[in-house]
Amino acid sequence: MSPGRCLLVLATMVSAMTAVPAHAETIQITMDRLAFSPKEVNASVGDTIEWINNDFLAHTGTARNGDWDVAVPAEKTVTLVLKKPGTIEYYCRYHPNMTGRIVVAPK
Ligand SMILES: [Cu+2]
Repeated sequence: MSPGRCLLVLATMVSAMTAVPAHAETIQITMDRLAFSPKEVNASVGDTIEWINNDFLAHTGTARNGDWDVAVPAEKTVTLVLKKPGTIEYYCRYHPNMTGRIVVAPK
């Protein structure tokens, strides 16, 4: 890679990084063999949950308080940005035995 091109790549990376607030994280929750893993995660407002479905079945991440309802087709990944603080119990609408909890701290 030429020095000029290298600088351009670096500048692009830096601007991409600064576009996201420093504290925002991406947290992965896997759906695997009819279970969420990890079952409980700690997050902050502004963080992104990446729902990774490793099963051959569709799942959902459905908040019991109605804050969000994420449909995740088989073998797909869907993202959700957490906008409200609180302790959110969630489950899968198709498999109600699949449950988990996300504790969302205020920003
Ligand atoms: Cu399910």
